[in-house]
Amino acid sequence: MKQMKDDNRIMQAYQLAKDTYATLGVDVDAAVNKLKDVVISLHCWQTDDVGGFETPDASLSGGGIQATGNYPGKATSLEEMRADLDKVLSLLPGKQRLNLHAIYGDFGGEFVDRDQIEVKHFQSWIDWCKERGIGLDFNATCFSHPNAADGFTLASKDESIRKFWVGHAKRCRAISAEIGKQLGTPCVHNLWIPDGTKDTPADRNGYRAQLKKSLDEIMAVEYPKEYMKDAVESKLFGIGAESMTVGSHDFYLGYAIKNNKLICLDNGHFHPTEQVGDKISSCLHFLDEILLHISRPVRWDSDHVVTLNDDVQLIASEVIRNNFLSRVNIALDFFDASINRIGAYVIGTRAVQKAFLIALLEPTTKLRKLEESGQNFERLAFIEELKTMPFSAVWDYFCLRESVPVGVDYISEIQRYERDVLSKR
Ligand code: RNT
Ligand code: ZN
Repeated sequence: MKQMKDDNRIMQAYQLAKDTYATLGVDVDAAVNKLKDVVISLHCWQTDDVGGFETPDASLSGGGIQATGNYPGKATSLEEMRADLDKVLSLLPGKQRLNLHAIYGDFGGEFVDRDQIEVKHFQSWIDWCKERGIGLDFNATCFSHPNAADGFTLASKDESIRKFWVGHAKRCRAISAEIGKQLGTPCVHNLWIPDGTKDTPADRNGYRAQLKKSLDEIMAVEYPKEYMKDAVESKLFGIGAESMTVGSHDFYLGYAIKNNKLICLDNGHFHPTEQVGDKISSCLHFLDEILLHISRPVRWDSDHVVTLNDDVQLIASEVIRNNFLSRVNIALDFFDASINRIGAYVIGTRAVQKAFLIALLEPTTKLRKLEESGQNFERLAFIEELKTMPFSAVWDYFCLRESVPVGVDYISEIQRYERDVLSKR
């Protein structure tokens, strides 16, 4: 009875919202249908704070990445991780992919070093994705390893270290191609390395030469685009690499353009006043596709859970305004170990979906016309009024139609999962 009343209320609010948006010439049904094309790749590493399954007590050693917090209930095995991801997927409307790091292989209790990984270690993940009808993306893991402890991996001047990581990345690309082949949807392989120096280096150019050499070796094998796509992820600085990051934006953008690769734009990896949303139309004039790591930097690259903020909104609006959905691969990148991790996924993914819905509900042609005729007061007024249009009624309807919890209802579902499953770990 209560459910029926709720459904009626949601439908009524949706009808009203449709009429309101229609006054601006926005087709709400079309927007809702299009929202299903926004596929978001869920990063597996929020389940366990980027630990992985290489060793039973895997933790972040060997540098490169930091997660803070010790909220109970993190996934400690493949089974727990998969159960958590299934729970997350059940609470999300629309379509997702999974984004796996190489340290999350199915190693069967054996230690398999990074330069030894094979497709067989990821076959159970491929099958898992196939059963669920979702795509799978992949990442080389060039951090949290003794060979990353000195601050350099692919840019190392120590030939044995450099070769180790080249070997790892080559295997990751081969695994990615097989993933895409088996699943029938290209696997995006992203490469990020932590390489950089804490203090002023004397040989910036030398390290960049090493990185370029490594990339050329790694990319020597060509794989069909239907199987895998390569992305390279730039960064401004990291903890312990404050003075120079080898894989800077200039470096990787140049590499991507010259070699027809994807650039990965993580919105925690730029100066705080720069906006990734502003970079999309620049990059896509020179690249076929890009990869996004949607994150929330708080004062630094802190990887907080994504929320619906101006940065994310500009990213979504730029993709939709320019019809770039087929050229922009959307992934998430955050890891907060201080709150319920299932909740972190649901808040973050839904925030991105909401941003895309708001973007889809924009009367873009109207705004462009105002701009082109110099009516800048009117443009600003419309942009301001659009912020308080009843998008939430459309969002609730979308969730209802997708048979997932509406509004705050996912909170109690996650509390139940915490009580029944997470608290028992
Ligand atoms: C690190 C990069 C990178 C990682 C993941 C785990 O600064 O953003 O993408 O967060 O690969
Ligand atoms: Zn990232």
